[in-house]
Amino acid sequence: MWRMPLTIWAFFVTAILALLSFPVLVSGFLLLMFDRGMGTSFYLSEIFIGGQALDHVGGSPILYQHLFWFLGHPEVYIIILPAMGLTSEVLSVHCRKPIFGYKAMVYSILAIGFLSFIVWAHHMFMSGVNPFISNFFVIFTLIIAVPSAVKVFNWITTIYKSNLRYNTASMFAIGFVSMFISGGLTGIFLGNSAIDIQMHDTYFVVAHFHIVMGVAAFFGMFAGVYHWFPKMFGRFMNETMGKMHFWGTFIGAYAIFWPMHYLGMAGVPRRYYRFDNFDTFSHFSEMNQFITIAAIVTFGFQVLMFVNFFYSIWKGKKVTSKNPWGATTIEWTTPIQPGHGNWPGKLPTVHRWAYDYGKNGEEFVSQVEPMREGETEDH
Ligand SMILES: [Cu+2]
Repeated sequence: MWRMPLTIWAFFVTAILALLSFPVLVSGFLLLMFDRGMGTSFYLSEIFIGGQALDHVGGSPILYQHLFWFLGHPEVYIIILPAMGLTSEVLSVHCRKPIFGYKAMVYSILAIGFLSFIVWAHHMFMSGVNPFISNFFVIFTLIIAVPSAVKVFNWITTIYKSNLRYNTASMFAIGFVSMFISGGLTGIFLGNSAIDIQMHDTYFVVAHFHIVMGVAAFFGMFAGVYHWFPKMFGRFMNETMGKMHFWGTFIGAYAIFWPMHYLGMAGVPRRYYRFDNFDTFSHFSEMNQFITIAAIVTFGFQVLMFVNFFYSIWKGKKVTSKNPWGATTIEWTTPIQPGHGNWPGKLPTVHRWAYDYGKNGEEFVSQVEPMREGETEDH
């Protein structure tokens, strides 16, 4: 297991989270179907219509929220963990350096995975749950900051004094770290029930949520697409369009979500269709317009990414070797464009971890290279 690349570790833990959390949501839906179609009252408490009590007794809509968020919180890690894995991989390859703190990265993924199951009610501080129960969820939510910070410090330490290649894949990986820090820090505000009462139904939540789980997750995926595209199609993606895509998305995402935090702190509520009936919010309309324009422009840069993707499939610069990035992991030992079964003939054996960069004066050593005399497996 200690030879697995961090991408695979992240996908592995993500699969466990999905396996354990989705069935709870499905059970919640089943109970909802019973309530709506078969006259049960799991979620329906006493309901009075025209002074007459309907025959529902004993149910609670809060129960539905519990079942929903028991999926809902692990789900945000189902989205962000793979992006973390991809980022670790892309950073290490393009920094030409072993990932810093490999084992700490793995233990952080496991810790985040475990903790994600005992924090769901931080979405329910405003639902009327007992404030003493909230304290439990506040504490465990804030503890998630520890493994998250470990990962951030390790990414930064990996970049520090490295031979970083300035290309689209590495830029998106660094962009992921930036977005994850920006969106993660506001999670510390919202994880506190006392502050959440002020912030909960405002744009502050919209800003936090989208920057950490929307933008950061997409940055991880983009890093992965630009990095593995040559393996998928035997051609590189166009770097000029790629860098335009990166800078447009990076500046655009901050232009959209940075001002949104101010709107939220000023008390502008989320989920409103329009604000012009409320004098209180009228002086925020320009900021809202700015956000709208920034969102449209940022979307335009995503169209550019699709253009680049299809352009590069047919017209991109051809890959001339199996392993154009000089990566250690085994997918780069397949033919330039792998056919059915990936490897013609025998499957390769993995002899070492995925991060032997710059060891004994060699630029990199592939995972399929057997350990040499006197060499130890160091993580
Ligand atoms: Cu959550």
